[in-house]
Amino acid sequence: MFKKIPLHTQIIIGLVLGLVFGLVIIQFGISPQFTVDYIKPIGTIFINSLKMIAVPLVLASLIVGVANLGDISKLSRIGGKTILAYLITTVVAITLGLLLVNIFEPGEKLPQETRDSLMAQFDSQAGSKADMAAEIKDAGPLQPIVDIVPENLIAAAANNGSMLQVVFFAIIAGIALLQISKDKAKTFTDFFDALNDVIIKIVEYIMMIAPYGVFALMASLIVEIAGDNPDSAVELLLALLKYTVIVVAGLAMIIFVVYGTILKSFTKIKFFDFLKAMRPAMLLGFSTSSSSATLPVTMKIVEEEVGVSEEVSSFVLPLGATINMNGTSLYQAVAAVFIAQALGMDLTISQQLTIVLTATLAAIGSAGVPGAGLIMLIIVLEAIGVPGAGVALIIAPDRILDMFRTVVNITGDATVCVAVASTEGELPDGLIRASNPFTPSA
Ligand code: DAS
Repeated sequence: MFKKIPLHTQIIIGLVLGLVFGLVIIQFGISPQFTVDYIKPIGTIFINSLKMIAVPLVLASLIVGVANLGDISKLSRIGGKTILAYLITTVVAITLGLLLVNIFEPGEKLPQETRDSLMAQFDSQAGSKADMAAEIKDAGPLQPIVDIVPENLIAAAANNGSMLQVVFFAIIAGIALLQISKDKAKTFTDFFDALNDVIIKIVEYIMMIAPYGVFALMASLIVEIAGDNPDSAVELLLALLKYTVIVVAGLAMIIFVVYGTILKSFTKIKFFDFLKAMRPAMLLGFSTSSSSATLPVTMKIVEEEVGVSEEVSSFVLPLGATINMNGTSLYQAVAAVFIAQALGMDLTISQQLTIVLTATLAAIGSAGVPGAGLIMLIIVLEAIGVPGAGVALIIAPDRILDMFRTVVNITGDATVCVAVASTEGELPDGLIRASNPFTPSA
C-alpha cells in the first residue's frame, strides 16, 4: 500500500493516523482494552523486530568496523576523536540543560499541599524504580566500569540493556583481529561483513511495516497517557508543562546550535541537507523511543546517502547509540534540578557540578531503549541528595519527552559520525551523495 511513498512520509502518516485513532478512542470513551489487546501488539512486533537485529548489528558492524580500520593507530585516532566528541557534546548538553532550568525555574516552589501530595505520590509510583536505583547506588564508584565487562557474552547479547558489554566485546574482538594473520582474520571478517549486509537487508523488510507499527505505537501511547493522567493540582500541571517546554526547547537548541556548529566547523555538508537525509531515522527515533532500534536505519542513511565509509560508520554509530545520548543528558540535568526546585531544595554550585559528572555517566550507562533515561535519572537525583522517588513527579510527560530526546540522541551520533568521517578526508565535496535509500526507486 505504501510502496511508492518515501519512508519518512510513511512514518508521518502512521504517526498522524495513530494520534487521530487514539484521540477518537478517548473521545468516544471506547475501552482502552481494545487498543491494548488489538493495536499495541502491532507496535510491539515492530519494535521487537528492530531490537531483534540491534545486537547482531552492533556485534557485526563494530567487529568489522574495528578490523577494517586496518591498524591500531587508525583505531586509536578515530576512536579518540569519536569518544572526545561524544564526551564534549554530552557535557555541553548537560550545561545547556542546567542553564535553562536555573534561568527559567520551572519548578519554583509549589504550594505546600501540592508538595505533600507529591510525597504521597512518590511513595506509590516510583517504588520499583527507587529500588532499582538503590541497588545501583549501593554499588561501588567503579561499578559502571565493572559493568562494561560481560561475564557472559550470550547473556549480555540476550539482554538489550547490556549493549555496552556487547560493544566492549566487539571492540576487543576487532582489535584481536588486527593482531592475527591476515588470511585467518579474513574468514572471520568476511563472515561478519556478510552478516552486516544481511542485517541491513532485513532492515528494509522491517521498514515495510513501519507505518503500521508507528500507527500502533502512537495510538496506544495516546490512550495510555490519557489513562495514566495523574489527578494533580493545576499548579503541578502548569509546572510540568513549563518543564516539558524547557526540555524540548533545550533539545531543539542542541540540534540547531550544537550540531549545526559541528557540521559547519568540520564538514562542507549543508545542515538542512543533513537533516533532510536524517528524516527517516529521526522520525523512527521519535516513534520507537529507542536508539538501538533506530541504529540500523541511521547506519543505512549515513553510509548510503551521506556517503560515510562503512569502516567509520560501523565504528562510530554503534558506539554512539550505546554511549552517546546528548538528548538524555540535557533531560537528566533539567529534570534533576526541576524536581529539587519543586521540593523547595536549593542546589549548591557543587551539587550542580555533581549533576554534570553523574548525568554524563548516567547517559553513558543508559541503554538505547525506551525509558532508560528515566531509570538512570534516579542515580543523578541520589547523587545530589534529592530523593530518587522524585522521578514520580515527571513520569507523566516522560513518554513524550523520551521520544524527543531519542531523536537528539541518534542525530548526535550521526553528526559526530559525519564530522569524524570528514576529518578522515571523506566527504570532500560535502554533498549528500545518493538519493534517500528508503525512497522507492521510480
Ligand atoms: N530512549 C532512550 C534512547 O533510546 C533515551 C532515553 O531513555 O533517555 O536513546
